[in-house]
Amino acid sequence: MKIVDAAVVLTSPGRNFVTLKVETDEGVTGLGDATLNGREVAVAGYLREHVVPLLLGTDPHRIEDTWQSLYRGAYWRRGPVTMAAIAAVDIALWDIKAKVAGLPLYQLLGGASRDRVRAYGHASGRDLPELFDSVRALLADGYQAIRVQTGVPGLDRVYGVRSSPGGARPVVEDWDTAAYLRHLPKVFDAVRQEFGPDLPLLHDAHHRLTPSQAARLGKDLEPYDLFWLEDCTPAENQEGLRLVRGHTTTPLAIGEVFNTVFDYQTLVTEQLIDYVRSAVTHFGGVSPMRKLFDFAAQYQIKSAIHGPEDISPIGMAAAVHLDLAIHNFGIQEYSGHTELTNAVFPHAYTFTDGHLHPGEAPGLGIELDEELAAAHPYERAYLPINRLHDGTVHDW
Ligand code: EZ4
Ligand code: CO
Repeated sequence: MKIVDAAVVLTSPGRNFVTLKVETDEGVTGLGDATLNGREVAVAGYLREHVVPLLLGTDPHRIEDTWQSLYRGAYWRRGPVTMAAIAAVDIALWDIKAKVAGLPLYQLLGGASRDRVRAYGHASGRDLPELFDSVRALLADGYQAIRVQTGVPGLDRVYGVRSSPGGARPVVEDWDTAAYLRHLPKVFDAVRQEFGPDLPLLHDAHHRLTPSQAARLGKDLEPYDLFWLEDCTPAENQEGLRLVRGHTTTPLAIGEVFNTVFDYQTLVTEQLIDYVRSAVTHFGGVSPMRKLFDFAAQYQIKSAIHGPEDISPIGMAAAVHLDLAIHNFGIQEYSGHTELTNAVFPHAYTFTDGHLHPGEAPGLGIELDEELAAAHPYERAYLPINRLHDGTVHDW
């Protein structure tokens, strides 16, 4: 079997997605997700100019060898652009292999370790009434675990509180760490009083705190029994998590901006976190994610694959197959996609009673409607940036 073509498709059915479609001489095709929010064209260019020519004529069954040759052969290792490009190839080749086998991908990963995969959704509100409505809407959709983000008095915009997307320049948000640290425990107190002790609640600090601030927040949130506190501090300096871990028993989740296992080395081997949260799409694909989870399992660390709206349904499908197969599954982030996005990427995975299942279609169980994709062309978009009241740029 040989790869005869590989096309990169950029589409924007409401937001941008980058897709790799790999075709073989036997007519079997594979799809991979290469979406890197706000930097989509960089990955598309990397794929078109540097990766696709290397794939033509190769055997799509040699997934590990292809991965290693793209990773080591580039000489310039790691980084989100490179690893998103490699991920798209890896995901597409697993799709092909599973289709040829006539099996859903999870069967090739060892088969199901559970019947279904618990997902969490995103609730947010500028104030408590708006937040409670948002939680209730998710509960009505079936969610059984909820991430809670909140506005802070005195701040106009806060991460996780929806605002209209992008435009020609990044939206500028404002930030005040002291106000946030004072306000957040009150919000969790109110949410626990309203929704009771059983509902799993999560929170994402989105890299905005120093290690000592993160330690204090973790302690302050202990009475509210969080499922986790996510990205409490930037983790380029992994050692910073020692300070946080030493001061709080609130579970910690990190990794959505990581792209190789080396980003986790200290965090995992010193058991400084409880959940690894990379996206299949940004971590080089299914193959390295499987290795990461097996590494993490030795330290009682569980999975929590990144699954915001900016992961395409292809990346989401790959995630749900992994979730079903691995033993150390923790939880799956799932924001869902718009109807239009789901129409561009028809898929076999389902969301019922707060749980996902990858379905039984051979391969990933996903298709691409190329005509509909072409009718919604790429539009430049940026993630927001964040500034303190004196104008200083802060982590977003
Ligand atoms: O802000 O993927 O946990 N999820 C998140 C995401 C990220 C976006 C950035 O592109 O933090 O919503
Ligand atoms: Co996050």
